[in-house]
Amino acid sequence: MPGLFIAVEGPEGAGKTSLARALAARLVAGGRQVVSVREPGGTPVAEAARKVALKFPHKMAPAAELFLFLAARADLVEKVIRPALAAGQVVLADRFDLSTMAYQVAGGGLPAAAVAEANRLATTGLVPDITLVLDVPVDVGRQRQRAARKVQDRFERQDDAFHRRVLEAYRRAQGPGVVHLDGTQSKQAVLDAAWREVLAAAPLSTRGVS
Ligand code: T5A
Repeated sequence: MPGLFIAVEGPEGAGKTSLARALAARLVAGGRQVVSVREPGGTPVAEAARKVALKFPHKMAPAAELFLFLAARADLVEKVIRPALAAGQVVLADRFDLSTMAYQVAGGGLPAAAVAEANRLATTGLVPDITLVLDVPVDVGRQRQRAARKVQDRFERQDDAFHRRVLEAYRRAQGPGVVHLDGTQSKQAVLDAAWREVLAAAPLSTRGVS
């Protein structure tokens, strides 16, 4: 079977991790081998970059922040994602390149074209076959995080205006394989909608290579 690269995206508390876990379980039940990753993270280099990107207590230059995420992504793509796709496995990523365009470009104000080019260098042109974008209003996502008692990272501490820019960027996202899903539905309804998209995308898989 060909490899399939699925990314789950969306703003804070949209339900990405919940959906990724449920999708992985369905895929495994259907006989597929699944490699689940979350960004940033997944290799020793990427986990080290994650710690600095999310936990560093002081302000950092926007470009320094960008390159931490891209360093993490470059290592993950080379060491984990490409080998898994080449072996015919399904890769399920909790965040990928759309997060960079939403947070560092729309949220942080870095120039889109330069960031997209730097991202291409990091991914060596790898793009997801399907990107499931969960849509929830900012206050719903933040309320869910509060209810889950999540410890806030550098991004979650940003003001509402930042998070609204992130959400709007996700809402504008389009392109091959990008699918928007209503994340305010029940978890089961979100899973069912995502599953329909995955079934439709699987036969068209290009193994994520653009
Ligand atoms: N980042 C990341 C960048 O700035 N640039 C980048 O390039 C990349 C890759 C990562 C941070 O890094 C930034 C963005 C992020 O700020 P993280 O700690 O990995 O942060 O966390 P997030 O990805 O932000 O994940 P969250 O934990 O905020 O939210 P999720 O994963 O979207 O949501 P989930 O599934 O954990 O659910 C949150 C709560 O809501 C409930 C869950 O049970 C849970 O309690 N829930 C629902 N409740 C009702 N209905 C539903 N449909 C629900 N789905 C989930």
